[in-house]
Amino acid sequence: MLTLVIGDKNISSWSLRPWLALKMTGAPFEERMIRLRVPGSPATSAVYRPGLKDDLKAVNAAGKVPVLIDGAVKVWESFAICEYLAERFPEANLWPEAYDKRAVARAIASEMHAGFGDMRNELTMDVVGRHPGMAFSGGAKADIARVVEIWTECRAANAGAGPFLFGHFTIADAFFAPVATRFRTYGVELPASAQAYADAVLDLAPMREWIAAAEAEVAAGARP
Ligand SMILES: N[C@@H](CCC(=O)N[C@@H](CS)C(=O)NCC(=O)O)C(=O)O
Repeated sequence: MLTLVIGDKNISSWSLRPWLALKMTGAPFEERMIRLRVPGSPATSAVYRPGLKDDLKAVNAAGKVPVLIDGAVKVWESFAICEYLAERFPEANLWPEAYDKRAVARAIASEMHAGFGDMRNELTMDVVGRHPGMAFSGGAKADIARVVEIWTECRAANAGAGPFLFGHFTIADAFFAPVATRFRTYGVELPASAQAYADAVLDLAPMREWIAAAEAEVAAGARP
């Protein structure tokens, strides 16, 4: 049985990516959550809970979630976990079959993993929250425009093959799934094709499950 160690569902964008990819394989797995924040603290607060680092280091020397445990194999870093899942579950087709599309899928997932710092800082993941009308920096606006460009180009190139970036669901979609939640949280207006793509991601059964769990988590934290 695989175990995926993740952070709070409302805020842990890095956890969502491999969680969604693993869900899409259909394989059973155990989920273990390490709470990152004091329950009830605002999603936008950068303050982690006391003692967190020790708890994280107990499962991952790098001191971060997500971590995948598969028997004697331990994998950390969301991208490496997704690559491991693609190899472990080849029948799930977590990358596009065609080498040229697979190359683009890896490139955009890597771009997401390594970049978009302004968007990540200013549009903090807060699955449950709604913060429309915020003013974004030029850097964040450029990041948003680049995401829209990627989504629009991929959808145009793969129209008719399915609603995701390369038709069927791939790791590239897992990497952009937190962005779909961020755009909804912050009321970012999107062109029709990008909005249709974001809606398709948010409507995936595992995404609805993650969002419902985030709502329950926040409601529990809000209780006195
Ligand atoms: N590059 C890492 C980033 C992981 C990461 O930053 N995780 C956050 C939670 S979303 C974390 O564990 N933060 C705790 C800390 O940095 O102390 C990945 O892709 O997995």
